[in-house]
Order: sequence, then structure tokens, then C-alpha cells
Amino acid sequence: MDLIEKVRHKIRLTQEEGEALYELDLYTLGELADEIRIEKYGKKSYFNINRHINPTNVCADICKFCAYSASRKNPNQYTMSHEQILEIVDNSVKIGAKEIHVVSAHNPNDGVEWYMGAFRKIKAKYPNVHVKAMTAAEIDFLTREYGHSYDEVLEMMIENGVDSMPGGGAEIFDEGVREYLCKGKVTSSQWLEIHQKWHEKGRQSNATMLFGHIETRAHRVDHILRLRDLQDKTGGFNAFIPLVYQRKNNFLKVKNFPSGQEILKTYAISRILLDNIPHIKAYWVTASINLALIAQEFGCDDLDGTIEKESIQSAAGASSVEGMVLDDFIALIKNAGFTPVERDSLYNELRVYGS
Ligand code: V47
Repeated sequence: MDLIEKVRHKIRLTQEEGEALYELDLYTLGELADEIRIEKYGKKSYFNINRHINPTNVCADICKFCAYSASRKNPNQYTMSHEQILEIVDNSVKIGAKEIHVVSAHNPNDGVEWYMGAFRKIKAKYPNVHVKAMTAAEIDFLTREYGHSYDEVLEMMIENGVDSMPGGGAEIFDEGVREYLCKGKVTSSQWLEIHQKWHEKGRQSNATMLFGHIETRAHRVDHILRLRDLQDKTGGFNAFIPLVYQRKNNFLKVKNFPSGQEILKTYAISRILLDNIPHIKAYWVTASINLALIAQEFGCDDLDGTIEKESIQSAAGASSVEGMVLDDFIALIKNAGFTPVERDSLYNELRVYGS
């Protein structure tokens, strides 16, 4: 059976076969991924009304790709108080945000309570707002800095109102590339262990992959398959999010950036290989909104959300600092031939925007 027939017969692909998918032409790959997407979701494209908050850029770790953390290239340190965080949440909830997505740098100055207190206060004031917070990298940092175990930090998150975990900090799992990109940060096996423990507590999370820098196609496939293996055990991942590397204001020297075609191929291959992760998210912040709209035809069924404000990727050149206006977002999805569906953070459908 050839590769295309195997995909159509839903036969699981190996590392070598995953790499071979890249040799197919873009249209064939797109067609294969689209068939899977259409079978699962038809023309529905999911999004949520969310707000990203990045409460501090003070970071004990150094990742070469990061333009967000305060450093030589970005000397403007900030750390928000709980009151400032709550004020942002107040304003976002007023305009309809149902999810608050909190990702911080690894701040060695303010202790675990600075992280946990923020979640507790958000949840106490807005019990119905979904708090998506704490990447595995942040959790690992808190254990290293303050001597807690992973289980202790995860239990604290639950006690203080965290509903689900975002997928950040995964970068690329290959140990060699990872060592070069972000030595000292959470390792690949630790990242997977933390998500496994979270899932075993009955909770859900997402998974990302940072690509388009120094990694090879084989590294991407390896990353995706390590996620597929964990998902077989736990079933706790909701969405896979390939993040396109943004190149400005950081310390990573990259010679060749991926073409639009390579990005679309990576989305399509993710959809094909990840037969057990329900959603593939084209995160418009890193793909650009135009490519994210096209990605809907290459296996992606989710565009994240309106975001309102974003600091991590916009620091590295993405044009996401002000988020997206809801009406524009809906109109763009419709114009691209898809049906916008507002979802909650766990993919329950809230509103279908018909024609
Ligand atoms: O882990 C840092 C990435 C991530 C750059 O779970 C960069 O729904 C591109 O994880 N170019 C944080 N990316 C953001 C994140 C996320 C985003 C949206 C949705 C979800 C979700 C999670 O941002 C980090 C890192 O991989 N990042 N620098 C850069 N220069």
C-alpha cells in the first residue's frame, strides 16, 4: 500500500512515513488533510473570545528565540500586580471574554503565591471564566526555584482555580536542538511528564511546537509523534498548535525561514499524523491571519481567538499586539468559505454563525 492509500485507510504512519509526507506536493497533502478535517468537523472553524495576559517578562531562563523576556535587547522589565491583572480581566470580561489565557516568564522575584494568587483572585471574581494558565515550563521553573514537586504545583493550580493548561514551552522535543535553543529550561521528557500528570488528574491541555528556525523536518515529525504517544496513554490533549517562529529582537541566528508552502505542509502533516488529538490550531498570531485562513483548507479547524492583546510573539515581530475585532474575525472566516463557531475552552459549541 502506498503512503496516500495508507492515509486514506487511516493506517498510522511511522517517523519515516511522516517525513516522506513532506515529499508529496502541497495540493495532495492539503487534500488528504482536508478529507480528515471535513470528516471530523465539516466546514466548521472554531474560535473563542479570549484575552491573553502576560503578567511579567522577568525571566530566570534564557531561550535564544525569545524576544519577550527582559534582556539586553529588551531592557523594559515589568511585573504586574494582582490588581493590575484583575483590572485587565474586568475590562475583558465586560467585552465578552470567556477565557483568560495567562502565560508569564519565569520570574524569580515574587514567589509561587504571586502566580497562584492571581488565578485565585480571577476565579473568585469570575467563577464562570475559564482560566487557562501555567505552561509546563513555568511549572518546572517553580519546582526548581521553590523546591516543590510537580504534583504539588499542579495541585496548587487546581486549588487556585486553573481550569486547563496551555501548550507553551514545548518548543522542539529533539534534545540536541532543545539544548541549543533553551538549555536549562524544562526538558522534553519533563514537559511530557507534567502534561501526563495533569491529564491523570482529569484535566485537559494543549500542545505546541515552535518550528521554522533551526530544526529539520525530521525533528518536527519526531515532536508530533512523541505527542501522539502520550495522547495514546492519557487522551488529555485538546489541540495541537504549530507555532511559526518569529524572527525579530532575539538571539537566534536563522538562515532560512519556512515558506508559506512549508508552513501549510506542516499543518497538513500534523493533521494526518495526529489521529488522536482532536483539533489542529492555526494560531493566526504566528501564521498571519491570511495564511491561517488558508490553513483551514490544510487540516486546521481552529483559529484560536480574538486575543485582544498579545505580548510574546508581537515582541518578535508578529502583528498581533492588538488582537482582532470579533466582527472582522467572523467575516474573514465566512469569506474564506467556512462556518465560524464560537467555542468554549474545552470545545463545547457556544454559537454557530450561519450565513
Ligand atoms: O512556548 C516564544 C512561543 C509560546 C517566539 O495553548 C515564540 O492554546 C514564535 O504557547 N516566535 C507561548 N513563537 C505561547 C503559547 C500559546 C499560544 C497560543 C495558544 C496556546 C494554547 C499556547 O510562544 C512559547 C514559545 O514556544 N514563542 N518566542 C517567537 N520568537
